[in-house]
Amino acid sequence: MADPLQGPEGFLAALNDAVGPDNCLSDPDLKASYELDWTRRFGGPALVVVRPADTAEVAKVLQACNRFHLGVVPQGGNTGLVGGSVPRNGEVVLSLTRLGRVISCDGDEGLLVAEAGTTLAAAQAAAAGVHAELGIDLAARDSATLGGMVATNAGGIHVIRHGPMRARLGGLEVVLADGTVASRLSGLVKDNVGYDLAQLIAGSEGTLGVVTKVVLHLVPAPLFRVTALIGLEGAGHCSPDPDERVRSVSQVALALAARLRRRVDGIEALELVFREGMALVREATGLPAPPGKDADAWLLVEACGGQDPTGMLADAVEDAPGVTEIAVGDHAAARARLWAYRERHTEAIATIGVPHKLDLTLPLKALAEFAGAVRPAISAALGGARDTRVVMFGHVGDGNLHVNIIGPEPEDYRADDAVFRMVTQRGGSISAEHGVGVAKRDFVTEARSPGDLEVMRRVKNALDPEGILNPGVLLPPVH
Ligand code: FAD
Ligand code: 2HG
Ligand code: ZN
Repeated sequence: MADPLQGPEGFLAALNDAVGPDNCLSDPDLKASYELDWTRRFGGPALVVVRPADTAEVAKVLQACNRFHLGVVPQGGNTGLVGGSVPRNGEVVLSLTRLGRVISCDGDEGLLVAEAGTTLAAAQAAAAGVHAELGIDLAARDSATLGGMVATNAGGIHVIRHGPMRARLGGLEVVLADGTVASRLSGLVKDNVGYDLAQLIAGSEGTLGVVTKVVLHLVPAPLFRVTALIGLEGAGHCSPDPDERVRSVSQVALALAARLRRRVDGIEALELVFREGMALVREATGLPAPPGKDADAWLLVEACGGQDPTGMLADAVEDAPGVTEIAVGDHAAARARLWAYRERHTEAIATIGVPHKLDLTLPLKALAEFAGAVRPAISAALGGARDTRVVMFGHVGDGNLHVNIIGPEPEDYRADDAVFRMVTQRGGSISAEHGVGVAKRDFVTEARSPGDLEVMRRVKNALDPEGILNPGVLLPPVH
């Protein structure tokens, strides 16, 4: 008779033992929400979903999976957009949501320490309690976790001022595939003893270790913050060609963004939305008409500081080419009303289908031309398919455009590949902030040099020799 400890009963018993039977989910109904990603493009059945309560339990789960050679998908809030947070081939899902405690938050020291499953919103609330902020924000704040944000090196709406998650990170605790726990939690600004563990794990998408605690640097909460939504028209406003309108208004938006950065202190957000996305958001949400309702695009700008930036903003926008109308919000509710036009794009897009989400950075000088060329290139790649929609918007201040393609089947990569090629030809990146996941994995060989890839593979093999951590994510298979 086979030894049950070697078979399925053996590993299920080991996982049960690690987290307790109530947190080891095998029932298909209980597993379902962990098995499909936010976009609905990626996912598959999990062998089992385990929900550890602390670092020691995470270590026991990983030891068991390593012993039984089981693939593990770490999962935080499951708001990732590249298919890295859900099983593909019957892996174990390791959910971090029970590790949700803010351990400490000190405004004077400027540090927050929290467990990895803490949501961004909970961490923001803790920081607000000490008159501080995290310096990072994104629309999925109520579900996205700090661990997931470290793992993806999340960006968001304040990157131009405070950098991505990597720049906010003061340290972390991580559990390696064999259960080894490594901690750097001091939060010291200056600490040059050896390799930078936190920076190695940032952006590793669950392939090198499971983050269990995170240390973040705080910034003081500003006394004033003002948001403006600015309607724009390009020189090609009357052109019958919609792509020419997109190109020319992008040029106007980039010029205005540069002018605002020169003239206004404390710019922290520069976001761009186009006419088609605005119409879709209004249709999906019922929001009222924005300022300059016939504009080709809108630039959302946010500035903050110890002095009210409204006057500086008004001076900078006055007489700027292409501006049609402007709305300003100088308190939380008014600012939120303006942000809704930008932040609700992702949910509005989800109402019209399963999107192919392409999250790209272009050098600023290439961005307007790219924006005008991308729709025809997608159409050509798909043989002129008529039922395709392209919705574009993004963090234009840092050259990051989100191109959403709705129409192609989830596994049809023709349009994705064509756009990725356009981006690499123009010196851009195929992943600005969402990561590689499985969505872009097969294009990584064209986006990174062979030597670069070899370093990544060696690091992966050194930390996870059995290859159990998020198999199939980030690194393309070696043929
Ligand atoms: P998950 O989706 O659960 O996981 C993401 C990846 O991290 C997976 O590879 C997973 O295996 C790994 N992972 C998760 N937790 C851990 C852990 N503790 N240890 C190791 N690996 C782990 N992203 C941006 O960058 N900028 C934005 O502006 C932005 N806006 C968004 C708006 C909406 C409406 C939505 C739905 C998503 C948005 N995202 C954005 C994407 C997403 O929120 C981020 O990628 C976020 O960092 C994911 O966090 P999560 O906890 O949901 O991680
Ligand atoms: C955002 O900037 C997110 O809102 C999501 O990164 C982007 O939905 C998208 O394509
Ligand atoms: Zn984004």
